[in-house]
Amino acid sequence: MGLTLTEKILSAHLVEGEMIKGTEIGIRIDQTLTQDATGTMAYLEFEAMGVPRVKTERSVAYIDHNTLQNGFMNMDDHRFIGSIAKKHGIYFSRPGNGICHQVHLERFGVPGKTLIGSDSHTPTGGGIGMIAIGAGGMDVAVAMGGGTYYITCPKVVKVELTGKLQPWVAAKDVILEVLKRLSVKGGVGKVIEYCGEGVKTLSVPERATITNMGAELGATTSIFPSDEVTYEFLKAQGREDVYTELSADSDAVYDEIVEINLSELEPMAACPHSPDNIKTVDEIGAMKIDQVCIGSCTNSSLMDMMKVAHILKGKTVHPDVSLSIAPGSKQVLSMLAENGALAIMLEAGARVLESACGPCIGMGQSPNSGGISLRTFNRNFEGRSGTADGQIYLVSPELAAASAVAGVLTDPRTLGDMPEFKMPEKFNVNDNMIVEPVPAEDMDSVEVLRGPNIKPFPTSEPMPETIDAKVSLKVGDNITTDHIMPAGAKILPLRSNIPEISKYCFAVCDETFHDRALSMGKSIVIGGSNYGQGSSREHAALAPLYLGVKAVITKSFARIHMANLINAGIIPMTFANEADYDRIDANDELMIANVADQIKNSTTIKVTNVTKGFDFDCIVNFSDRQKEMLYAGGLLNYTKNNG
Ligand code: MIC
Ligand code: SF4
Repeated sequence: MGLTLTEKILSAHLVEGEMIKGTEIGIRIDQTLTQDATGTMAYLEFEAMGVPRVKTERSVAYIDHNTLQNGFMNMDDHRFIGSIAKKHGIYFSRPGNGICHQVHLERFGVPGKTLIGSDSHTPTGGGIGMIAIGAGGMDVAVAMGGGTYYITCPKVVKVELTGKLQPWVAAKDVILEVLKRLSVKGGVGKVIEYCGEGVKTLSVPERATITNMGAELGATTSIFPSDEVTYEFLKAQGREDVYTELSADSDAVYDEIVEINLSELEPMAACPHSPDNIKTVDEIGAMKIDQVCIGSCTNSSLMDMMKVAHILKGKTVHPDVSLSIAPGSKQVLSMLAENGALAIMLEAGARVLESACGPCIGMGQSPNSGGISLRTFNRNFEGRSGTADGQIYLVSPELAAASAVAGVLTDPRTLGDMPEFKMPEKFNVNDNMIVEPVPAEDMDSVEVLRGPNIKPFPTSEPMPETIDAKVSLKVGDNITTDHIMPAGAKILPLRSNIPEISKYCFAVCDETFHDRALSMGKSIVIGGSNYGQGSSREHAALAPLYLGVKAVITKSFARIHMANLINAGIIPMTFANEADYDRIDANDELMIANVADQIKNSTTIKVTNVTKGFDFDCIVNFSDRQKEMLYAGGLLNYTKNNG
């Protein structure tokens, strides 16, 4: 029986367990990446592990999220990360060099290798045939130290692409179609593997748009084969030496098959407030818009920008619209400057931003009250833009640019003939903004620079015999990590200071949560399904840990957040009977007797609602390793205990 590409790469990296779907496997990690908003914690954790030099083939620290430098905190964090990287063998991509996923694809990604990154959009690397997975900072720290990374051996979904995209229909529309069909929960426990004749019609940046936004399916990752298109891309980056051809066997067996005829797709948008709330432009109609933002790790490649420049050429941005453009990397921006496309954008009235995450993480460009904003990004969760009632639509760069000129949502197919946009034969390669680490023998000469905002992470206690705690919060379905631990210009500078950032924990849902949780001392949070979707930020577990949350009981969890809770020593449990969700209210007292014994002996444990006088069952399906971590009070304690 043939193998899928996913199975080939995973089995070549298997160090623990067996390739049995649904069971825990441990894999060897070849590369890691971090970004600044999750990086400070990840490097503090790496330091705490006491490993002098990273043991991966390549580890890169990027600065791209928090670049406003509002106050001393951002720059202190950057200097901390830069110095710790230099000391411990990590490459450092300086602020201004670009968004981690875009730069990693350009300069470091290698087909067939494994990559984990402390950012949920790490699957962008699947665009060149990597198994690239988003993870919590602690998992990345462990991988940097040469430790194994654990995942549930995934099911593999084949997305069979046929046909060819029509002019002005984009790779973004492909992933929006997949989201429409599978939903934001549809990828949980699965890898999405793209195959079929249509694959070769897509360039590497187009493939990367699709694998990037596969994160919104809740998938473990997404992957394309590595073929002649991959070779040409790597060659144009001067990196053809890392190329290997990779694809699934022709008789590979998949768990699910989705067929998409590229020729039949139309321009689409993900409507507020979920990436799977998909409508075609026709269905939405000529809606008046207030803002357009082009960029982010989903859509900021040179090709995307060239299409935008073509649409803006000789035009002026509509007077009622604010258009911002953030090219994904220094490479993209400098090529746009050289070939004149940047001047076209500026002439049209675009506000060109630095190559960073910017508006995607709410660092400026928040829309007006109730404002309608078209964005080429990947997430449109409520409040993420920085404006609580902002209406965010996720679209392709083509649709965004056409609409910015017209002032209303505009089908780019009305623009007439589309010229052929060709990938360059040579990209501008200049890695002068990537700082190499010092050789191991010189590491003692590097001083790690710590600013006063960098506080140690919260400590967690070993699991108590009995958990007896009140419900500090009850929330509904699809709670994102942007609800649990919001980002944005005000809060992001506090990522290195858990006590401070905890003041904003769950503030989107309930501003009184912080004070109540602290005064309760210990508490339990109740959630609906797909709890913790979105970002990989471990702050969404560390802040609740600091505030005394001992367990979270939900209908279901998103993958990365569940792993982060276990790493923090907070017990994630799911209702055995979902109807019990309705029988629990905020402030109810819940008791779980003999927790450790219950978890050890069964996958179902008994919880008592002391206030209402009934028992209910919860599922705790942990691997032995996860149980040990929870007994110890999290991954750091567990690692220390195991020497
Ligand atoms: C995001 O897109 O939500 C982020 C900001 O990149 C996060 C990481 C973070 O919160 O720092 C992610 O995707 O993991
Ligand atoms: Fe940055 Fe947005 Fe991409 Fe997250 S999704 S890495 S915030 S550009």
